[in-house]
Amino acid sequence: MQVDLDYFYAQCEEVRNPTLKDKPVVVCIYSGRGGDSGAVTTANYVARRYGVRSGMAIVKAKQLLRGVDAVFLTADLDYYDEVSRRVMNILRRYADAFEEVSVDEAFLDVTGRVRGDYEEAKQLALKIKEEIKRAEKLTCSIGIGPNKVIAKIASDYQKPDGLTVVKPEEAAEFIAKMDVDKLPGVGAKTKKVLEEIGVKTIGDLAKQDPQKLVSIFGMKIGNYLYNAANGRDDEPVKERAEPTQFSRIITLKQDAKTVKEVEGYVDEICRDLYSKVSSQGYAFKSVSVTCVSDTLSTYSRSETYEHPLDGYDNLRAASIALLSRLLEEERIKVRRVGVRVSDLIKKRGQKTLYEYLTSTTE
Ligand code: DCP
Ligand code: CA
Ligand code: CA
Repeated sequence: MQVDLDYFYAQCEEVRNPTLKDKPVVVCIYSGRGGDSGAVTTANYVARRYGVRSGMAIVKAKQLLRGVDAVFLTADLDYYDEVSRRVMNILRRYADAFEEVSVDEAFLDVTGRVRGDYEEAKQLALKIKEEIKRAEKLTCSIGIGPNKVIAKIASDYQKPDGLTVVKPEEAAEFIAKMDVDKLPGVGAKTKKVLEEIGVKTIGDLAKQDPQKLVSIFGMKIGNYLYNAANGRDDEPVKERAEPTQFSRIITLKQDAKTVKEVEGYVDEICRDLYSKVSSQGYAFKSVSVTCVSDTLSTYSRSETYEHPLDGYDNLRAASIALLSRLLEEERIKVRRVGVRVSDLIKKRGQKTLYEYLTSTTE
């Protein structure tokens, strides 16, 4: 089952101020550079009827809503996090295994408790929707399917306040007519490559020769695409008790295009991240750098190392190298920059470098 809260930030705002409900509500992150510089995080469904979308410049949203009694609010991320935490605590109780995916989205493995029965799963979903409504006054959309890919697509299928149940035998047909970028993980780039080989819909993708997909995208992604397009996916719902990553992102004082301009921010992030990671006793094998452009598109580059990295200097060097690569390959104006370390390795006590490396390379 996947649960995704509807127009999340904007719905949170409606909850604490119900008089907003019938008006277009646009939740913004202002860049801090004065005026209406900044972007829309999300908007309620009333505002969406006017064409307002996540990632749009605030100026553009104001144009679309000119002459309309609309409300523009500054995002209050701490408040949304708080609401999210409470909702996640409700959801967790309904799952055999629980995976929080983002602030407003989670997977619940409910196979055991409904004994594989889709009707029972549907009843459970209705109960979950009711409880979230009662406790937090929020609506959500739920998708139920035989695996995570189908559940995710199903939760997106009817929104807001939706509930879509897809049985295993219906899965392939359910997704066949959809555009290929409805598959989780297929972004603009993959979509373009697929278009070049004549694939527009998920059904087109399902009929490709899997060998051909592997030769284009590599083993891991090629196989994923082929199986997912056929409604198959065996990724488990993963509990995340231990932290799996540490990250931090900051907004630049001014949009930037070169490594030189962004470097200082990366230093600051690395210093902060490294102190967190090392104080909790972790080293890490993967580093990733993310840039959010002036249009709120997100770009990332990451690297996984054979041996765990440790030390501020190493983290900084790895981050700068990734940033350079990203800015060379994408001609973007950077608004926000972030670094993430993952594939964490718990350092037990003080070990020699040799012990350390041999204990962590499987
Ligand atoms: N968000 C953001 N910037 C984006 C996209 C989303 O800050 N470019 C934030 C605001 C959203 C929240 O993440 O409320 C969840 O994103 P979703 O994609 O789930 O979108 P919504 O919950 O807003 O709408 P929907 O009803 O379509 O799920
Ligand atoms: Ca949502
Ligand atoms: Ca979401």
